[in-house]
This record gives sequence, structure tokens and C-alpha cells, in this order.
Amino acid sequence: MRVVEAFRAAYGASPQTVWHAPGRVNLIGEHTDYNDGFVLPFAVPWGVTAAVTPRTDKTIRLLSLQGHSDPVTIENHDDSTGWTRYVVGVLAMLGDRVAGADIAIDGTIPPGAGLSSSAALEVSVASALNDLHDLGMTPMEIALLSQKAENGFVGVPSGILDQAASALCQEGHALFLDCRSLGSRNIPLDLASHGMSILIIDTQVHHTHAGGEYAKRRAECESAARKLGVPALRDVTDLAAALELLQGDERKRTQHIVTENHRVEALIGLLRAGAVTEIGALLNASHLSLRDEYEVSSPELDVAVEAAVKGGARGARMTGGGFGGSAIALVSDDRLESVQQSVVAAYAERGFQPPRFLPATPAPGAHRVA
Ligand code: GAF
Repeated sequence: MRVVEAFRAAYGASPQTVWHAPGRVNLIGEHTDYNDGFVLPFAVPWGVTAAVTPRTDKTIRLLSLQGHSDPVTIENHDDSTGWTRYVVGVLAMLGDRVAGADIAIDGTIPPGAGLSSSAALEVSVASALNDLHDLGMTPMEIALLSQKAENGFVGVPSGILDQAASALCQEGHALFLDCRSLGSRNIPLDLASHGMSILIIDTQVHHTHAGGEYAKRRAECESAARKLGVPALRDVTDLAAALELLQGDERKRTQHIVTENHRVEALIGLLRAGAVTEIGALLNASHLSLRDEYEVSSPELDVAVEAAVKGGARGARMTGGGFGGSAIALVSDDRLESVQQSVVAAYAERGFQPPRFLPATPAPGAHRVA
């Protein structure tokens, strides 16, 4: 394994443990996680592999196979910068339970595709340290610790979706997660036996204002919930009555969150009934709601979704936080070619840089590999 070889070359001994944690796509349930709602992600076959050996002092040495050839040495947590903060944040959140560590990282998630490479990085390192120090954390506790590192140390106000997907998903399944109770169920997602697959369309575009807009959406949802007198938008039971009490953006955000939670439940119902091909309509409805009510899509995502459906996809939607990143399309095997051609042609017509296509099969969550 190349991460083990790189570890040996850098630190002169074999790592004591090696863990892999995957990235994710979210099948449906977007921006619902921080509204105490429902999500339905599955893990992708790409992720981060972390080779780790604990140290007795507080020093952290970090090597990335995608970065410089020499390890970075971090003596104080606050001296970390860039991608190393996701790793140092995990150690910082573990506090006195761990000392320092020698770490080598190998990532296979296409950069900038919006497939949660940061969560995979956090979860791979947290899982390895949990193993090495016998901390006894459950996968959900690992996800929560990783989210805490991202929120409290890196300073990104994300929900639990990405870390939970990376820590808890199972091969061949999507993960239904109730983001309030943190109860979860693995839902079989066998698209291949229906002659279908999920195609990831990576727009290769990421708009820089995404972070600010994400925080703004969270604030709008919290404000709307306060006006409605409920703990979170998940608790709205009468949408029509709620919309009467709200105006402008808060009204639109509420409309999205409430209907999106219903779409998650409806999609699970269809999967249970074996009606896989029928889920396309819910994907399309989710995209329209994210585009028009939640306003987190982008021209590249909209064109990808429209062109995929025009090319024969059963349904398509943006996935993840939005403002760039990837869309997903539900495509029958005999339409894979025409869907891709349709998206490529639509991108060329608008002068967008060509998208990248990736096949997504539900992969396992975090696991030890050596
Ligand atoms: C990003 C966040 F990190 C998640 O927590 C989630 O809110 C998602 O956007 C939108 O569903 O990936």
C-alpha cells in the first residue's frame, strides 16, 4: 500500500494502524441536517487513507501523498494551516486522551468535487486514533468528534451529514439518518440489479462565496424556526400555516426544508417497495427546490441536471452544499452514454469547462485496512 511505503520512508518504521474513510454523495435530504431533519447519503469508492503511529510527546508530524514530499511538523495546534487543520482539529478535540502522532495521508477523492474530502480526512484520523488509544468511540461518536473539529477548530459551521456518512455507511446501502435523534438505518441500494446506476457529474467549479452563503442559510432557518416557535424547521407540521407567518427568504427556506424532509421519507418508501426507477421524480423535485427556494444551485449544476434529464436520466439533482461541486443523475445502463453526451454538449454550448463523470457505487464506511 503506497501510504504505508510513504510512512516508512518518512518516519523509518511501519505505521501501527491504517484506516480508510470514504467521501459521500447525498442521494437526497439537502441542507436538512442542521435543521434536525433527515438525510440519505451513501459512501463513494474514493476516500482518505491514514497511516498512524502515536507519539509520547505532543508533536504531530503530517505527510500527505498529495502534498510536499517532506512531513510538516506541528508543535502547537494553533500553528497549523490549510488542510492540516482538519487533522490537528481532531487531535485538539481529543484533548488529553491522546498525545502527538506521526501520520501519513493518501487521498483519492477528486479534488473540489464536493464529495466531502475534509470529512473523510477527519474521520480516517479519528478512527485510527480511536483504535490506537482504545478510546472505545462508536462510529457516531467518531462522526460527532470530527464535526466538532470542523466546527470548533477549522471554523466551518457544517452539519453532521458528511462525517456521519463517512463513519457509518455500509457497502451496497444508503444511510438514513435522523439528524436530531442520531438514529440511523442502512437502506439497501441495489441499483445494478435494476440495470441502473448513479452517475456523478462533477462540474469542476466551486464558487468562493459558498462558505458565507452556507452560514447565511443556517441563520435564516434558525430565525424562521424562532418566528414559528419551534425548536427547528424539522418540527413544522403545518406547512401552509407556517408559510402564512413568514416572508421573503425565510419563507422560501422553510418551504424547501419541510418538503425536502418529506422527499427523504418518500424516497425511502420507494426503495423499500423496490420501485427504484420511480425515485427520479423526487430527485428532480429536490433540485428544483434547492434551485428556486433554497437558492444554493449554480448555472453549471442547473445545466448538468437539465441536460442529464434531457439525455435520458430518470432524475438528477445537485448534491452536497451547492454553489458548484457535483450533481448526481439516476441513469439506466443503456442511457449512460447519451446522458454524458447531452451534458458535454450543453456545457460546450454555454462555454463551460467540460465536466468530469464518475460512477458511484455505494461503498463501505470507515474501516481498518492494515
Ligand atoms: C455541506 C455540509 F457540510 C453538510 O453538513 C450539509 O449541510 C450539506 O452541505 C448540505 O446538505 O456538505
